[in-house]
This record gives sequence, structure tokens and C-alpha cells, in this order.
Amino acid sequence: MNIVGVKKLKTVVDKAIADVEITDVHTHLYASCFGDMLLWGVDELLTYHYLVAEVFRWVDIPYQQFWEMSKREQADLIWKVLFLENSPYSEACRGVLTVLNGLGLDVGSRDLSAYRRYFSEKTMEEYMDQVFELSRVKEVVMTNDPFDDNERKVWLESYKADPRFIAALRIDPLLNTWDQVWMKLKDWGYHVEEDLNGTTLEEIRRFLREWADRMQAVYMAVSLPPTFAFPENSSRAVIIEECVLPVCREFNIPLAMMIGAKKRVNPGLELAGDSLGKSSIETVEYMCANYPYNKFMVTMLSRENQHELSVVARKFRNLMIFGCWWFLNNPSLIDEMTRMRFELLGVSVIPQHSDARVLDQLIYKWAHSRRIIADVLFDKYKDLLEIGWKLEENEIRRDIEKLFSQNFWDFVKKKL
Ligand code: FIX
Ligand code: ZN
Repeated sequence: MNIVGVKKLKTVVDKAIADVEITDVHTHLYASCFGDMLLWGVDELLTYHYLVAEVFRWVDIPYQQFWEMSKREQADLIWKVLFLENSPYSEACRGVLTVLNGLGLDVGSRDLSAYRRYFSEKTMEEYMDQVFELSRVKEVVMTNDPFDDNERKVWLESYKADPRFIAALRIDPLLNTWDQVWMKLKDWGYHVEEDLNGTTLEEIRRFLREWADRMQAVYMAVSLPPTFAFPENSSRAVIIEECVLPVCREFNIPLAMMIGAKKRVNPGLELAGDSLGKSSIETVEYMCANYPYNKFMVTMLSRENQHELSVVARKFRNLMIFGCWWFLNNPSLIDEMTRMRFELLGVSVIPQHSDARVLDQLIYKWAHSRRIIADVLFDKYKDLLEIGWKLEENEIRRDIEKLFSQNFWDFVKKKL
């Protein structure tokens, strides 16, 4: 028995967290066969939409003028304003520096040209290997949208599997803008009309089956507004009930609902222009209760939804909550949410995902989250030791493997 005492506890937890190979359950990364859809390198890091939002706190140029700049010019502006004229302690700015430091570059030099030279000497493939090794991420789940023309072309003509990149079928256009996309399905050979009649619903199910199969999708996913309601007299609710949930059951895959994103509150900022709102927990309760043979992965964007979401997860074994999503992916909120979840759910949660849009971000998003989750876990284990519980090192490693990978795969494979 390798019993861990309080003196050794921190070392054991930190080492186990550092060692665990992560399954990142939600990202916007792409395998190399998707070409330029995969973003990487310092200019992509600097122009990540989180930093675009922050730079516009300082600059008064018209939005269009920024978007007409080259990527390099945008990065130059962001570097100047957010890193040189102001201290870069926001989480998104700090993340850029964590990546550069993780690569062994001298962050103290503030030499953007030197950083660019470093990346210019890399190929995407060799850099990809380096990032996966440095971040100790073993696999990432992509966000795969068949309605994206570039992405669909790759799936139909040139897709090449890479075991590090797992597919998830993203269906926002189908659910959120049916009136605009039904004609696309018709063009692709599905016998659909805007009217959700019997034939249309069967053809939508065929579309979902064919793409879930083509992608070998491990879940279907959708981002939903704070106003999302179900049941509801809407095309979204009909398609969810008649098409999405039945096909998810057929494939035994979860539906991942990412609830609370308020799109384009400031359209001029484009991707950076989204905000959030508090959503209805009753909708999550209703779906879990009334579809006991469906599996739901849920993350919510509002801090105010987090406690009730953790409580609802206590009520339904077909619900797995995951991640500190987007505006919640900040140290103070990761700490708060992780403590709340560990206290209410124990080990049965997926505490984090990266949402990485730029390959390099795997380095910082996971370095930052590992630190915080390790500190919370240490406190929880210490509480146990102080009341006489005996903990073995392999039990600590068992729990951490579940939190960072196995809980996800067990849930994906779970038969209800
Ligand atoms: O809907 C989503 O998958 C969101 O994560 C994105 O739309 C968002 O822009 C993002 O990348 C947040 O981290
Ligand atoms: Zn995302």
C-alpha cells in the first residue's frame, strides 16, 4: 500500500496532475488534413478573438479598419496596446506569454520579431507534435460543422484521420437557423422543405446519420442562446425532439448543449462580439428527466447558472457537466466552479475543456487549469486525511485519470 501522508500530498497531487494525459472534450482545432483551418503561431495567438475584444477597449479606429488590416498588422497593434502600453495580466494576454515561455522563448525580451522568426522555422506537423507533447494533451475533440463549405469539402474529398483529433458533429445552423439552411440540405440531395413535415424530418435524420457516421462523431453539439427553451413551439424544438435525440440514441452518443451564448451583441467585433446571458436550468432538467435514454453533456456560459447546474447533475445520471466555458475560463472562476463541483459531484464531472482555437493555446489553457485543479484537489484530499482517511497514490491517480479523460469516454460509451 503506498499511503500518502499530508507532508507528501501536494507533491503527489501535483505530479499526478502534471503526468495525466488529457482528453480535451471541446476545441476548435483541426487535424492537419484541414489545412489552413488549423490556426497556429504567434500572430494567430495575438489575434485570438479574446484579445481583439480587449484591444478595442483602448483603440478608437473603426472596426472595419481593423478587419482590413493584415493578420500581422492586427497582431502588431494588439502587441503594442495590450502588452507594451498596458501590462498583459488579463487571462488571454497572460496565456500568450505562457505559450512563448513554454516554448523556451525569452518573454522578458518582448521581442515579437524573434518570436515570429521562431515560428517561421517550424512546419505545422512538427509544431503540432511539439504542442501535444508540451501540453500533455493526448487527444482533442474538434468542432466539425458540415455547413461550413471548406470543412465539408475536406470530409467529402480529402479527410485523413489523425487519432489525436476526434470529431464532434456541430449542428448550430440546423437548430438555430433552419429557415436559412433547409435549402442547403435540399441542394445536397435531402428531400426537405422548410415545413417540418414527415418526409423532411426523416431526411433530417438521414442527414444526421450520414454525418455522424462519416465523422465517427463522439457526440453532437450545439451552442444555444440564453433564451433556449424546450419544449417550445419552434423549429429548433421539433428538430431536437424528432431528429437529434432519436439519432443520438441510435448512435448511443451524447448531445452536448452549450447554453447561454448571446451572439453578436456588438457585430463590429465579429467573433469577439458575442456575449452571454443567464439561461433556464428548467430546460436542462426537463430534457434529462423526459429523455432518460439520451445522454446530455452540458456547459453553461453564465456564472449564475453554475450552482444550479451542479445540483441538477446530482439528479440525473444521463447528465455530464463539463468545462469552465469561454468567459468562465479565468483562474478566479475556474477555482470557484471546481470547488463547487467537487463538493457537490465528487469525481463525477469533467472539470475543464480548453475551447482552443489556436493550436498553441493547448499549452497555456491546460497549464493554467492544471495548476488550479491541483490546488483544489489538494484541499479536498487534505480534508480527508485530517479526519483519518487513508489515501493511496494510485487512488489519487485513478481520480485524476477520470477527471481528465476517463469520465468523458465512459459517458460517451455509457448504455442507458
Ligand atoms: O460555441 C462555441 O463553441 C464557443 O466556444 C465559440 O463560439 C467561442 O467563440 C469560443 O471559442 C469561446 O471560447
Ligand atoms: Zn467552443
